[in-house]
Amino acid sequence: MSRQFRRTALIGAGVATVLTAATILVACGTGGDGGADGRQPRLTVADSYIPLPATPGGMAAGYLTVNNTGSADDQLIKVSSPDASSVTMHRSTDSTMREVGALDVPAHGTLSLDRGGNHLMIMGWEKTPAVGDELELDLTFAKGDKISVQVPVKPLTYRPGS
Ligand SMILES: [Cu+2]
Repeated sequence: MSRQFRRTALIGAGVATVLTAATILVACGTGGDGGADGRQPRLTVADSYIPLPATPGGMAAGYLTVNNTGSADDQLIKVSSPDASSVTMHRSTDSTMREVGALDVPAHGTLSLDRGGNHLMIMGWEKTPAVGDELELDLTFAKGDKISVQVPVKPLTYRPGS
């Protein structure tokens, strides 16, 4: 086998590997039976908690993470609870916060509601929450998913992972 031939054969094997990888990527991107273009979000909720309201039965914040392992963007458009009459979504900026009608959940990305950032505001408790309670939050997304989570009430100073 000549030196020239061996080199050509190696390059040929490299091209075949690249083509195989590209085929897998295309199959992944167009898989599923979701939207018109075949892309769909795939959502899970993690790390949810409600710090105990500073005033018994008063307004509380709510924090959670929405992970989207799917190939389409989505939006959180509504949060409600059988345990409270009012749940709203808020976006924090440097010095203010304002209520918003939707929060983005990017494809292959995360929506984080955490201290100092986006958060839920929860009011009108059916029953004064106490540490150790679990409260239901029902999340509605723009593309139709509804996810219910049981959210633990934590001490006011709780930080995830602590
Ligand atoms: Cu707020």
